Amino acid sequence: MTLVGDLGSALGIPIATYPSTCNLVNQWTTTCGSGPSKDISYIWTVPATGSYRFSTINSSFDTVLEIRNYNNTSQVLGCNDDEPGSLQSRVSLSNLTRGTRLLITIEGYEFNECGATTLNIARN
Ligand SMILES: [Ca+2]
Repeated sequence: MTLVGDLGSALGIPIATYPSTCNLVNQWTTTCGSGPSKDISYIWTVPATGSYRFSTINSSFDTVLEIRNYNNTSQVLGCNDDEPGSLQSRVSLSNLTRGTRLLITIEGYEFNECGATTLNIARN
């Protein structure tokens, strides 16, 4: 299991860092092109209905970021490999409903790519 924590409804740049995903396992396969690689996941609850952006800026490696509905993990809300000009990832989601729980997963783009992760969450 790669789930690391429940972030509640907090916002922050960063909101969570993790020193190395290299000792974790590969649980999820993302829908935006990553190969099998170790992943780290967080639960986050939408604090107020609106639009939010999630990013992995300042992570130490080429990340992929995917966001699912925690209560129905087959429902992928967003996935990104590279934001423009970066190897890090950014997903913006609009019309999120207060109280919805999201599963936020960060993994490496290349096979087994891993390292230090930074997760940022801000309101748009
Ligand atoms: Ca990337």
